[in-house]
Amino acid sequence: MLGFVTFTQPTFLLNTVVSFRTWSYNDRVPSPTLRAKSGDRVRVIFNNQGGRFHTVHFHGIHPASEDGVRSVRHDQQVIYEFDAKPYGVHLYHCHIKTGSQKKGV
Ligand SMILES: [Cu+2]
Repeated sequence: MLGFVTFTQPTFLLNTVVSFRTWSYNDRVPSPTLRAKSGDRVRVIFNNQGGRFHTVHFHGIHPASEDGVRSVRHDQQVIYEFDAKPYGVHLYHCHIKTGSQKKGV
């Protein structure tokens, strides 16, 4: 399975008056669903288009090196690669320590 995830900071309009800038993957909140079959090799190409370091932390069981521990600079790309296991629904999100989940990713 090949996935493409880009960190962005879009501004969403709630109505004609209210807007907010948030963090997202692929300009979406919630972020896109990445689908794989159990045991598939997952390869996710991550691009950081945010103004600071970001990562992608994938839930599940895989090597720590693929677990969002590498900080990715602005305009940098990394490839995360691991096997999809165990089966189920697993979250992924940014892993920098600023309350990233509250900001949308
Ligand atoms: Cu998590």
